[in-house]
Amino acid sequence: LRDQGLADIKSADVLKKVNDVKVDLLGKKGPITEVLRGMRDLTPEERPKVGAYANEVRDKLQAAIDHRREELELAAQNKRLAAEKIDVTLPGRQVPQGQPHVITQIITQLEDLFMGMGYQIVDGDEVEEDYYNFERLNLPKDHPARDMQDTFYITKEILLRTQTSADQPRSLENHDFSKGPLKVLSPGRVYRRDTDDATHSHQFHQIEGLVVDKHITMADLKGTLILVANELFGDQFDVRLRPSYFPFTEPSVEADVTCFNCNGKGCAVCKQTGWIEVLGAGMVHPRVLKMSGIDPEVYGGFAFGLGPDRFAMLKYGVDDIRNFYLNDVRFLSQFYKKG
Ligand code: FA5
Repeated sequence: LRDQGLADIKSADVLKKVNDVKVDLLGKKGPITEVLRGMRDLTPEERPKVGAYANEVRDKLQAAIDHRREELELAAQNKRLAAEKIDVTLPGRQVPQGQPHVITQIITQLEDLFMGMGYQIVDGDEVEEDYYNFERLNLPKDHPARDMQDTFYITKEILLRTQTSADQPRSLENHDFSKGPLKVLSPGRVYRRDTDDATHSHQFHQIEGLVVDKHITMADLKGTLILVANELFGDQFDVRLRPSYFPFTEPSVEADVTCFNCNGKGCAVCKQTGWIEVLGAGMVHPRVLKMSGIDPEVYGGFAFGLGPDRFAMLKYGVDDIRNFYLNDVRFLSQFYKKG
């Protein structure tokens, strides 16, 4: 029985078979249990001998079972490890990497330029009060110039801001002039009920600049705008200032850049003029200063609002603004320069 048992254990090639053999040999209905149960029929002299022998056989079989189990478990583990082996020398799989949007890149570039000139970067709210977006900018409720910016109203008094100029009165009323001049740059998203076309989007970006101090002149504004143009375009494009009108600046100007598509000759994108408008600017209107509690006899300043979407079109020769909002990675990934 013992030798047969040991042979069966040895030839069990999977754990399940070892268990079966164990049940057969050592289980309640197995031969060892039967021998031990039959002890009561033996003579007192025979009992210890048979008992000791039966126990010895049982222990031997049990040890052989344990040993075989360990062997099989080790073999299974080795097999698993071999299957899971990793070749660390193989090249890794490429994980596609995101990148800042081209408009974000332009905003960041100008933020860096203006921070270097001591400007503070401020973040306005996209949901704004009519009061700040219009009234405090010298655009009372019935002012005809409100028509220049078709507005998404949320309630009668709350709207999606149509211009980052809405930050002007907030910056003005919060500034303490005893600590120095006010110099802020405020980039962000704005909204207008414009019909989308190649150069207009109902949602676009503006970067607002505002400087207020004593003795600020139009020459400071012009110098600043030329710096912006040089930073973004080098001397690739011509820039011109045109007299314009905004209710919150006096005098007001608009800046145009030569149209990239037609080399200044005229095409559909620039409405046949050869120029594309990129920003509005001017000297802060005395009434805007007064409404923020600032004496226009003592302080003056300039403001500008530029459209980075249009700058991006010019810089990269993109002929349709809508491309920036389609989120097509194939289009957007062209503009990222590493480092
Ligand atoms: C304004 O919004 C004024 N707040 C600018 C300003 C600021 C003037 C400070 C004076 C002082 P305007 O509506 O022209 O002005 O828009 C400014 C710039 O935003 C435009 O030159 C253009 O580059 C961009 N822009 C305007 N409308 C759109 C549009 N629908 N899609 C894309 N860009 C636009």
